[in-house]
Amino acid sequence: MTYRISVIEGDGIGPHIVGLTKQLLSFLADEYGFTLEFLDAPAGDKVEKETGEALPKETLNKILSSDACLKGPVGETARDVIVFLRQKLDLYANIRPFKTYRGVKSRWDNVDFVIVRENTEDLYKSIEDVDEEHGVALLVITHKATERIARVAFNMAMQRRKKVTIVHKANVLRSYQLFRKTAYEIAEGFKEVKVDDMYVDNAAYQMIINPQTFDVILTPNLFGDILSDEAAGVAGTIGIAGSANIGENYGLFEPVHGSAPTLDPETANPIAQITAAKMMLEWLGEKKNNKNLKQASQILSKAVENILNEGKILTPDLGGKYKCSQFIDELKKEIERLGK
Ligand code: GGG
Repeated sequence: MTYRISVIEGDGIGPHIVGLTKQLLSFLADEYGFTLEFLDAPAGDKVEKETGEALPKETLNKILSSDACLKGPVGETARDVIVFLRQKLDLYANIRPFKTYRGVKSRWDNVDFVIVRENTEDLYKSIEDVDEEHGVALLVITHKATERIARVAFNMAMQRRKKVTIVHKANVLRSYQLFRKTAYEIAEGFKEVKVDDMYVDNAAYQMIINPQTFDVILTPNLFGDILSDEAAGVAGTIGIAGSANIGENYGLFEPVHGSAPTLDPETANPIAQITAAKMMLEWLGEKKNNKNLKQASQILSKAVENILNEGKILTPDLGGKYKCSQFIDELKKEIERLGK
């Protein structure tokens, strides 16, 4: 079976880590018996410079014609590319897992939680009025969007340690009172899940001093964006954090990190991009009910986990000596070893 994957290479380290991830995906496709057709979908800062548009219409059409999208990091044009795509394709659930590994230095052990970020509303709705003198942005929270993201968070908690923390700022903004109230309404349908809530400032603090207490964090868009970088730092590094943007019918997968424009791409850590690819295989496997895709995703997940727990094959950001492409070669060896 052939699946069409639109690919946004992005900016900075993007083209390099995405190119290597495509090679890795083709390798997995050969090993596990499926075919991926990659559709080049140019978008980002460089494309804007060349064409005047960060996300040209042809790119959008390619994405719309594909089964899923693998996206690299983009730079200054995040609003016109990823924030736009999340809203246009109604990719309302941003799933961002964070976890510590034995071989990756971190201030904490046994951190394992997921941020479930509402992906279409809040200040990122980008309804703004800005001139030289003032800037006004509309904070949008609706019952409908909060309900559906809360369901995602509670269903996810059922597969995990059955705890959801609703993160908001309801002591200052009534819109976030609506978010909290709606999330608690959904909690009523999930009696097995323990639920609590926190102001975002306290959640940011607890994440630093007590990160093991979190399982699933349910939060609006802006807080989810900010807490994600903090979570990555608490778990060790943003270099390994992948994420999924999921709607009813489509999924877009990307690293949590940005484009790191000053970094030599060969010294970049490709794991966040690879983790995004792993999440894509898993989602596509479920959606298309294809056991080969699911198996490839599981093997890739295990191979990355083994390498990160062992802590020997690491890129320079993690204190290792492996260049980006060498890391991918070693990862392929681990995949082959696990497949035997
Ligand atoms: N600091 C991580 C980073 O630059 N991420 C890219 C970004 O800002 N994306 C926009 C978003 O996730 O809303």
